[in-house]
Amino acid sequence: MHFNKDSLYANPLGEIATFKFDESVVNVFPDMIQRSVPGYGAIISAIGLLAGRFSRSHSHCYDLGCSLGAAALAMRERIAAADCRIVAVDSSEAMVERFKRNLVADGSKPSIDIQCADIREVGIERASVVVLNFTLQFIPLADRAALLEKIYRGMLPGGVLILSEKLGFEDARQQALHVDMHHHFKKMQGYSELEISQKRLALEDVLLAESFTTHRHRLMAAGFDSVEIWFQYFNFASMIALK
Ligand code: GEK
Repeated sequence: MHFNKDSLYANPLGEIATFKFDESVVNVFPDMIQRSVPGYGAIISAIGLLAGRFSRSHSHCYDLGCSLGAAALAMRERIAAADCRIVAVDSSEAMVERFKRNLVADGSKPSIDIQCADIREVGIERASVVVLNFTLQFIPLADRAALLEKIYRGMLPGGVLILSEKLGFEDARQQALHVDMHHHFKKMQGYSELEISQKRLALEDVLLAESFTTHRHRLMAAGFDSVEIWFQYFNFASMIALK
């Protein structure tokens, strides 16, 4: 498939507006996320594998903050359980419209119900698998605990939450190292210094990264039985929380 190249921050911008998931981002999104998030492709494949393992008959699998539905589509490929419905939610109308347009129906696989809504407002019911793939980081800090508690309550016993996030580090040297290595990763992916610094400014107040310790404590407080990191590449990690 051909993806448009992300050059949104290639030219000097007088004023850098706060990052928004609008039409211009949708047009370049697959290229942008691949070249910005180390390990993104590996995480998407593993979400498919985990959904194959944890999905149950007559349950729901949620992709919360689905963007163009990469995780939902990976789950659809692997879920073998009967009568298992995938629910994909995003608050960006531009994302949801594009995902709906791209989605090719396949009657032999679970259906994907695509909803344009704020994940803080949607109901979670009979969930065997819940995916928050780089979405919680965009939710205001004050709302994160309530969202995770709602997810926990809506999950079936034995269910899995896959939480992928950009991490922050308590140790200043680790923080500086990981930020710098991510910067080098982006350069290796073809982004210029200007693109990297302008994007960083645009995301400054929107993407709020927390440490693994903070995530773990909050997930345990929400009721989860155990929380582990199953993947990490510099400051990008994916966690598994078990109910
Ligand atoms: C992937 N999971 O490709 N409610 C619903 N959606 C939201 C909210 C909210 N309150 N806040 C932000 N979003 C995807 C990638 S991108 C990650 C996820 C990134 C949505 C927002 O519209 C965007 O589509 C998504 O969360 C974050 O696996 O771009 O770094």
